[in-house]
Amino acid sequence: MSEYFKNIPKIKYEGKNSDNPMAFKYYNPDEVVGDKTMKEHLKFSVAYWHTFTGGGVDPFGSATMQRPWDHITDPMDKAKARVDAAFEFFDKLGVEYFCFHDRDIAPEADTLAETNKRLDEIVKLIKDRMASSGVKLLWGTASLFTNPRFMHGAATSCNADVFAYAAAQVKKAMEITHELDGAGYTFWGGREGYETLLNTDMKLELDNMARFLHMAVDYAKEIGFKGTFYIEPKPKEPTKHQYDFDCATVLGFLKSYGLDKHFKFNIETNHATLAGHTMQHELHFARINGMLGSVDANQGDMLLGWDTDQFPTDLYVTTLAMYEILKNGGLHSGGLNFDAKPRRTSFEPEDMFYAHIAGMDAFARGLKIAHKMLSDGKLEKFVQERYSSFTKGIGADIVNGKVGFKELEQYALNNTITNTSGRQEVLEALVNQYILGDL
Ligand code: XUL
Ligand code: CO
Repeated sequence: MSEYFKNIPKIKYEGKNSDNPMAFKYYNPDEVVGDKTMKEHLKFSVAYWHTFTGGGVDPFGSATMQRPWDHITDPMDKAKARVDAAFEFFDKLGVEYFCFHDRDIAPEADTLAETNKRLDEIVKLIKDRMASSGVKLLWGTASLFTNPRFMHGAATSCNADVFAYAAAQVKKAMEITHELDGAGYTFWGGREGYETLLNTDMKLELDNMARFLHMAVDYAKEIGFKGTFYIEPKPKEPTKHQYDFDCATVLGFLKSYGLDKHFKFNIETNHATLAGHTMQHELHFARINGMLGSVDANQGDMLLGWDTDQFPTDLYVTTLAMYEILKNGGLHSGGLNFDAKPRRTSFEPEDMFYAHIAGMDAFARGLKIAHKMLSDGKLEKFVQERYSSFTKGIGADIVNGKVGFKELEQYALNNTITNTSGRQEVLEALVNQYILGDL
């Protein structure tokens, strides 16, 4: 088997003073943090699409990425080379999980039957590599947005034939995910949204999306797929108004169609930004509703209104993300999937490694800081005290359902209000001390 990244060694942990860009400064896989090793806490995953099929195209220019398989012209030979390169990459980086869309791993052919045959051929290859390397599939998914047939959407298309085709495609994608023992299956509503209500039957589209997801739940049962189903919210792009806007919107949708018990969220940082939320908000909302499943670990740009899918390097964000994840007791069947791509100008094969190293280090450091914040308990204690009026007296009566408006009116007439400070700036400064390692 040929080696694709010849000049790149296995990436090692060299510690915080290392100036070697091809080494981890903070990610030390076997280091124990609390009750688990870093590797067990973080469960990093490589996104097949950005790392092995993405070329760096943007709306103004063509591909810039130089990849060691570029010289191969036959699409199936190229797909096979990518599998070899991918498993070499996972091994050198020390990442144990990956995620894919059906069309990332095998190119589409002229007919669905032929496309499925191509998929089977590549899946067989991947299965062998997984068995010999121990690398696992975090989740699989289907691309229901690239091919022009999905111009009006997939499960929310106005065209019933497209709904049927999408169902056939997801059926197959679920089967191969099951075949590869995937821990989950993700539904990102690629083009499930609309541009204008002037041509849209929103009620039918939403009903159809729910019908589609119910069919998926039924089929998982039928084939014995026990992995977690994730919905990945995103507010816009490619459509102006995506139905799966954010976690709160999706939870409402799932509950109104009786689907909530079958799904968890796969939450992406850049999607949170586009929805006008912090990543911590989305993770927190999911967590308190028992819906935090997996994470697409990337970051956006605060000055741009689109999905830049950058590698996560912002320590403030990784720290507060890990804070929520630790409070969730971990990600269970989920992981931290780098749904991220090196910038178009970071086009060399080395950059694939540098970018992942940067993201892994940022999450490793975030994990340690968040663990310290939680074990000290200062922030949690502050929040607890801030709401302590609900643990006694009239507050406890409100919480326990013992009083109504009449009793509360009597109380308000006979008591004066004394508020206390929220101390936001003190808490922000405290988080800075933790991030700087001074506490
Ligand atoms: C698109 C996106 C997808 C999903 C999987 O913004 O995040 O790559 O993660 O379909
Ligand atoms: Co994503």
